[in-house]
Formats: sequence, structure tokens, C-alpha cells
Amino acid sequence: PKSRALIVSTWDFGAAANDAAYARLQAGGSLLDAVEAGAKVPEADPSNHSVGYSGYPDREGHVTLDAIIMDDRGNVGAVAALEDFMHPISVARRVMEKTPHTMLVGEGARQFALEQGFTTTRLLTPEAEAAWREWLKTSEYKPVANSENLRGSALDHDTIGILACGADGRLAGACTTSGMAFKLRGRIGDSPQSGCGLLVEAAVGAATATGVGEEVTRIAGSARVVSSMRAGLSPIDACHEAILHIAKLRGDAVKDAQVGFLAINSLGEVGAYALQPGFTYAVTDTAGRTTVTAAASLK
Ligand code: SD4
Repeated sequence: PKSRALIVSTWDFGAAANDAAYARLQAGGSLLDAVEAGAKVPEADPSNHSVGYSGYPDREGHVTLDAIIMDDRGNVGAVAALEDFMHPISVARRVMEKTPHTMLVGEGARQFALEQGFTTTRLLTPEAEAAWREWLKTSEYKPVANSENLRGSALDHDTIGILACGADGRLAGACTTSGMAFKLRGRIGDSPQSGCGLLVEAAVGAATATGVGEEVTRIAGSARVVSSMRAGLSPIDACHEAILHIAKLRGDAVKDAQVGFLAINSLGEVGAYALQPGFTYAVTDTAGRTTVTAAASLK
């Protein structure tokens, strides 16, 4: 093999996603099969309020989902503001495989999902609804850094980004989220946008982002990280460069905000960097699985 085969995922809940993704690879699945299988784990997890089922709703009480999947041959599919489906990542994969488009949103995405045979599910659990009703009492929109690792936190949000590298150096990635808790209706984050929440480039690497999506979208964050790797930076240096760029560009506006980038290159090297301490990611390779805490540029 010319590369170190590995799977990496954002946050503590990335560990369970990595296990599912790795099992899919071991069973003969493709890299796309693996990242899809991994992304489906937090999507279906009722204790995870940042992804899929049981995700926190927008401020009108609707759980709206954003997801993207991509390989290194230029194949990409995404959905945004999709409601009532347990696995937006699988709908995104159908967009990639069955349509001439790269993204479907809202009602059109829903119609497509139904046509593809996906069935609707009520995603707003009583627990998430109670958190929303509690939030309505103050209606203060103030994302809390690293809430994705704090199960049950009132402002729990976030996203899983999952990247895979094969022993042959091929790459794929996926990113799925319920977005920022109590966002405005119609808000779409960085996650489903190519080059923002995810980018994969053959013979270079792959990057994914988490945190306050607006800060990532502003700079096309994942595209920036991949560009830096193309120019020769290691994954960690490429993530660090993008974080420093956000910190400089935004100053006080991001002093309490979290953004984390996670990247791999086509040799199977991994790196991450965050604005604030507390961003974790899971790494699985032939030697097993570990959870790593990323370095941070602030505090
Ligand atoms: C978003 N980036 O919708 C996502 C949310 C997230 O950690 O990653 N939270 O803005």
C-alpha cells in the first residue's frame, strides 16, 4: 500500500461513526459506502442533538437537515433544509448518483427523497421539543463552543464530518448536520456546501469543518484547507492556516465562537485545528481507534 488507510470523524461521537465506517470497509464496501455508514450513526442517535433524528429545531420548531457526500472523482451530492428524513446523507448520495445536480433543497429535496423510496419520520423528539420550548422563553441565539461534546446541553448543535483514505490513496468524505440549534427558518450552514463543510480532491486530500458555519462559509474553509495541502502543507498546518485566517479576519466576532477543521491527505496523514480548545476527533486505522483533542489558536 502507498497510503495509510484510515477513517477520521469530528467530535467524540465520531468514535461510533468510525467503527461503523471501518466495519463497512472490512466487509468490502467502498470508501463512499464507509463514510455513508459512518454518517448514519449520529443521524439516527437520539442522544445526539446536532445531527439528524432528535436534532434541535430551527426557531419555528422545524428540524431541518443539511448533508453532503463526495468522492475524489468529482462526484458530489448534497441536500439542504431537508425535513422529516432520518438519513439525509443517503438522500445526498442519491442526488449524486441519480441526478445531474449537486444539491437539492427544501421541498424539492423532500419530493426527490419520497420518489427515491425514503420514508418520512418525525425527527423532533419530545426532548428536543422541550429544549426548543425552553429556548423560546429567552430566544437568545448564542451558540456555545464545543456543545457537540456536551450531551443534553441546551444549545447542543453540530455536525459530523467523516473522511476516509484507502490504502491506494483514494479519498471520500461526508458531512451531515441539523445545523445550528434555533437558527432562523431557511438558514443553511457550511456543511452541505461543497468547499465549505467538505472538500475532497484526488491525490491531495480531504477536509471537513464544524462549528459556526457562517465563519466557515465566509472563507470557503474546506476548499482553503485542501488548497494549502495542494501547495505542500501538512494536514495540521493547513487547518491551522485556515483557523488563523478566520481569527484575523473576524477578530472579536469569533472570540467565543468555535470552528474546527479536520483534514487528511492522500498519504493517510491526519491533522486538525480549532479556534477554541475542546474540539475532538476520532481516528481509526489498522492499529485501532483513538480520540484526539485538536490544538486551538485562542485561549
Ligand atoms: C452549521 N457547521 O450548520 C454546522 C454546525 C456545526 O458544530 O458544525 N456545529 O453551521
